Amino acid sequence: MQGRLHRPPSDAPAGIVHLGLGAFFRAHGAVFIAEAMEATDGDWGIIGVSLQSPGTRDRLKAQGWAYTALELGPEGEASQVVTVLRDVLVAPEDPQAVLDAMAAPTVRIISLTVTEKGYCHEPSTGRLNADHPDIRHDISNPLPKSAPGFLVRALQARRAANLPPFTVLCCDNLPENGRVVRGVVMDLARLIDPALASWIEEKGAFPSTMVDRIVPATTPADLDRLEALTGQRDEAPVMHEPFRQWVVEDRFADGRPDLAAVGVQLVDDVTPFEHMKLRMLNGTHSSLAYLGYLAGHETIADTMADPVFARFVDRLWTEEIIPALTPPPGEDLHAYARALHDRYANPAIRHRTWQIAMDGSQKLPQRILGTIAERRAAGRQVPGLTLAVAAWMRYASGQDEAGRAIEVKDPLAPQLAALWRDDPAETVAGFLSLSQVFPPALRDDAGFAADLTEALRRLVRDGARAAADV
Ligand code: CS2
Repeated sequence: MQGRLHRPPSDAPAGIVHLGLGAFFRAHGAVFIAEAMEATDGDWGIIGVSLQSPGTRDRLKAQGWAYTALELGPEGEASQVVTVLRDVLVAPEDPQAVLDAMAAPTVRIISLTVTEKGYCHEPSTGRLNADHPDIRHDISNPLPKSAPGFLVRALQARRAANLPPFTVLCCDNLPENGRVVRGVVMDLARLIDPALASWIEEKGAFPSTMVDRIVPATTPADLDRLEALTGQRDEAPVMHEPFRQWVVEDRFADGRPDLAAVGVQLVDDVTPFEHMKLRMLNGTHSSLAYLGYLAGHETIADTMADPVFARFVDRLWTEEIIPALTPPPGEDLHAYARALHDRYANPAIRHRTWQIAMDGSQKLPQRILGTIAERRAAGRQVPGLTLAVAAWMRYASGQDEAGRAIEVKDPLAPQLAALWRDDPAETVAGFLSLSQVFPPALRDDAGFAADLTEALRRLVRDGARAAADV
């Protein structure tokens, strides 16, 4: 053994500040950017920002900010050391240091993976939730807590220093994610300083992106296996599947790394790609996560190894989701579905159903409810996706099929648990009253309420596996 992984850190200035330094960005965007810098020598290095806890910073610091990205293929593993990080800041410890980094003249891009709830918006409308406690704080305090607060205050500092705005590059699984982040930034800027809002409106750039790579949470066993493989201890590696895709609208305010050189698709309009990915991948991921969890499956691969669920997900694609989609240029949706089937079945990826089940209230609208609303408006039935919504409700109640408690992670968790009733029709009526989750088209659709009630009744009576086996 050669001890701990370490690389001498670079003190060159960074071109990118990334908010939300979780495993996903370190296994996806950071790897693309590192490769782009190698391919064409651009100097873009990244300062990572943790918006919550210091753990990742502490582990990476001891390694000179270097970490291993381990690719988990069905046939074996391949590792690479990523050295694109130049520093890591922890926002609650020193918010001013984060603002200073974002307002530095060399910084031209702020990228974000702060999860759906990090935008402090209403998932059903995409608008800023001005009553969110962090937003209320950020309106009256110059040192922010929320991601929109950091963006607005840093843009304010740049404007005061006569610097151009940075490009805001949202890398979260939201539909038209650039438009969503632009909307919350504009809403908050108007509340803080209308002249700043006009300046952002005129000069800011918020390209939308579609990001894709399956990145299960790293486990203690992964650390030991990696050490055995490489001979070095890395306390902060990331695990990922071989597949990766990044589609980006080519509208940057002030330059970008040579992403095209490393296979990033630069397009005019990302919307059809986002719809394909959010509905075909994330929509079925969530469906399998709730149903699989209730049926006692620990991971997506375990759920796919059960022929009932493998058939169920194939039917979701061909009968319910694909018919509501317009294929993006160059994509064959049936081939995309077959590839997803194989990616989910990859036994090397231990992606826990519990992990994907998190934050359902923030995820369902763009992943599942949009497809349901469109199909129903066209007079079509969507029994599989309706069952998935029922499974979410059952899961969010906080008890599994055997009556065991579920640790539900969701900003609305207490509210959701309180909606559960013995009578499925009452439970459905309670959930459908959640205007921040369900769009008006579904809240006012009596036929949907009836179908959802029937699905929930079946789920409770027969269990998730039998309910999915039609
Ligand atoms: C998953 C995503 O955790 C989840 O909700 O559906 O993280 C998914 O693995 C990625 O979007 C894949 O690109």
